[in-house]
Amino acid sequence: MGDSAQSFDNLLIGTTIGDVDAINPTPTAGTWTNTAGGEWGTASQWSGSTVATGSGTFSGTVSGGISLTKTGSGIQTLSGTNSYTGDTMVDGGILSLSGANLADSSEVSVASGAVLNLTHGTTDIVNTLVLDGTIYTSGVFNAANSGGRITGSGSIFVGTPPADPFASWMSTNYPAIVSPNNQPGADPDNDGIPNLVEYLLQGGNPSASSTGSLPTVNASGANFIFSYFRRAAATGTTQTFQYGSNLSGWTDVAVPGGSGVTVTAPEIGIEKVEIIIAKGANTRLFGRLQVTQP
Ligand SMILES: [Ca+2]
Ligand SMILES: [Ca+2]
Repeated sequence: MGDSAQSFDNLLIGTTIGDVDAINPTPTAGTWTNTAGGEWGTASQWSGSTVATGSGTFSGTVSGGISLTKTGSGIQTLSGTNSYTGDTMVDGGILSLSGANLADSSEVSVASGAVLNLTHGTTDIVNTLVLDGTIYTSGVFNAANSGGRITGSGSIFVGTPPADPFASWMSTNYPAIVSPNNQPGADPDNDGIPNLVEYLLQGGNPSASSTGSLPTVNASGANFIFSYFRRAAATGTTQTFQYGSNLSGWTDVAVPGGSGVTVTAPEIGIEKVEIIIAKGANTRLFGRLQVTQP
């Protein structure tokens, strides 16, 4: 094990049983390569990982045409931008993913007692989700509706999203709004909220005033705390929160990932975004949400 010539088709983390499939023991030298030519990283990237319990942090990239199975009672964090195209099985302990990189065509299963912890604060698309043995082929799942199998700030979208999820949402829910009023930047209800923002925000409706869904600010403490609720199913957007002490200069904060940004999953299919900005010398601050399509 652990030599650079070894080939694999399934990465097993946290097992003491495995043969050619297992990180058993933790690689000590060279680069581990899977059968698809992708890499599992180097010994240093698995540093701190413990085989028997499947715990530690892997900072490299798991790639190639392989599946990944997490066993053992520990917490295994994968902090890199993984690109493996196979399935993901969490059979024991906690598998914590820092990025939304599960393959769209893959199956993800989380066994009874095991946990998939998503810390990326966004929505990851997969083909099939199995929780406690129950198979789901559609829906959005997060900490609020997974019976404890999913924790953290991220969500899983199960199924095949349309090529343009915004356009599909518009045409399905608001067929009476036609071009050019159905475009992302249009505002047919004149509530000051472009359609693409209406699509993202929980409660957004491009045919009726939706100002109650806009970000709010709490300035009662030492910080300005901006918050808004968004639909986890509203995939395919890039969000930037902008703030400034006047209406001419703006500081950009990426959502998720930016400084002071937290995302939680308080309700089924809904994510709460908070942006915390220290008051400093400011007695007031303007904030606005920018939403674009990548
Ligand atoms: Ca509008
Ligand atoms: Ca509206």
